[in-house]
Amino acid sequence: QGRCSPHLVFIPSAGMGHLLPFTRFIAALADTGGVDISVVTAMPTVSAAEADHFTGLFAAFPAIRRIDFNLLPVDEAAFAGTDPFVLRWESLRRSAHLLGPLIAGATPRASALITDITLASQVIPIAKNELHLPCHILFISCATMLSFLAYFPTYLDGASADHLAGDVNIPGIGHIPVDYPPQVLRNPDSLFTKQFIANGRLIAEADGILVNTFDALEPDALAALRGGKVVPGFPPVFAVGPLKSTSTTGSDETVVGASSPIAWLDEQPVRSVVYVAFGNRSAAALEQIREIGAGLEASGCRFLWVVKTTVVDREDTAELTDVLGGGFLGRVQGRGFVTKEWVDQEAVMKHPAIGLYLSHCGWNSVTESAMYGVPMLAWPTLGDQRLIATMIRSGGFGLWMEHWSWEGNSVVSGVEIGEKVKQVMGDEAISARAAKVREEATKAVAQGGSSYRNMQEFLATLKA
Ligand code: BUP
Repeated sequence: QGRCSPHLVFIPSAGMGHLLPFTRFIAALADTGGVDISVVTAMPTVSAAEADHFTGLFAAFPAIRRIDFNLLPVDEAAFAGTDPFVLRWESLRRSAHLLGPLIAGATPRASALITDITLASQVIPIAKNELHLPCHILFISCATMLSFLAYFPTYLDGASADHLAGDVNIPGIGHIPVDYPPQVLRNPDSLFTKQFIANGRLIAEADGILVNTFDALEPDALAALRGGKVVPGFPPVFAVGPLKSTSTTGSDETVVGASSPIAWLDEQPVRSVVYVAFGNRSAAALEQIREIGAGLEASGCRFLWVVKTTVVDREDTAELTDVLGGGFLGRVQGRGFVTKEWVDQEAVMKHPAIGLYLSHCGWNSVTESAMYGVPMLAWPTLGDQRLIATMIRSGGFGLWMEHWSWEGNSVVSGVEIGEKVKQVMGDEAISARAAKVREEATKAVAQGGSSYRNMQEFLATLKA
């Protein structure tokens, strides 16, 4: 790399849903060449999956520099009951003032920062006032959620409120019913609400926003943002998705050999398997897990199911046989593959045996479905996932069971789950629409496509 290569410093946040799009973007840049890359790395990570992923990234790309970031302790007792990932965001935010000196010492001198949205309101002022560097955001959810985040402070000012208290009308986007955005925003005292508002108030000061979406998937939201309708004077928005792993970042690391889900999928007929996973930070109640099992069994379909009983993977010590109840694994042997291990989901989604994804609707998972044309049965759990599910419904590549909830004591019955799985597996309209979305996604990232061009445009701003 020449002496004039820009040096980008990435600041990812906690949770695989935040880290994965960063490493996918970083790997794509590293493969293209022409840029120096450093990654701010806070250790230890909340989950084992994140630690493994950092190790894989630095092993695959020895030229990428690692900037170790020692976090200041947070009084965890004061935030008892808070999601451990949100607590880590807080700890990153409260330690962010240490980033100025750390990054100022980088060689070669940094030319721009790319931060996660959870840290935006801390990092943007450091970039501007201390480091005198441009600061970009790599936004890990959809453009619709970006619009919501950016507009939320205006909504609060108009409603003279400090929390989500009613429907939100976003100029250029439309009506968002009160129960679609993250419901934790109804609580003004939650850490998440405070962080969300602070980041929303500062986001327009970023120099650019990269979004893991593509123009054909969210044309209206992207047009509204770019046209300054959501927030006047909004920074340039570069839709560069769907981001995917390169050969060096995507490998089926943890489960190998005959017990690998991919080896098992290789034995299954085309489009015959339902993939079931609810992301890396959603734990289901035991009763609901057993109903999901009953539903999969009753559906008669083959299935690959990632079971999670705790929010943090390191704490998940339960035995599958205990979780699933007597006899389940024996009864579904051969037609069901159940695991508690981290699977390479992207490799699963691109496998021809997969015919449906029963999903929590995390944005990365949805982009993977879109990229590989996998129809979805949407069962959002928390955060931005209900807002995302509306797009799956309007895009026609899945069915959203809006009354299926994860709240309180409500449990969706196995009978209903089994019926819906069977129904969507046989739905040709949804399957055709998913194939169309795949075509559009493939076109977007191919040379000359919209995401390819947006990426070139973004890179040009760095070199300007
Ligand atoms: Br579980 C699991 N393997 O076993 P989302 C997840 N993933 O590769 P999040 C695996 O993690 P929120 C596994 O492919 C996706 O890229 C999956 O990100 C991968 O959901 C990522 O989908 C998970 O954005 O919830 O982070 O669990 O909605 O809060 O982002």
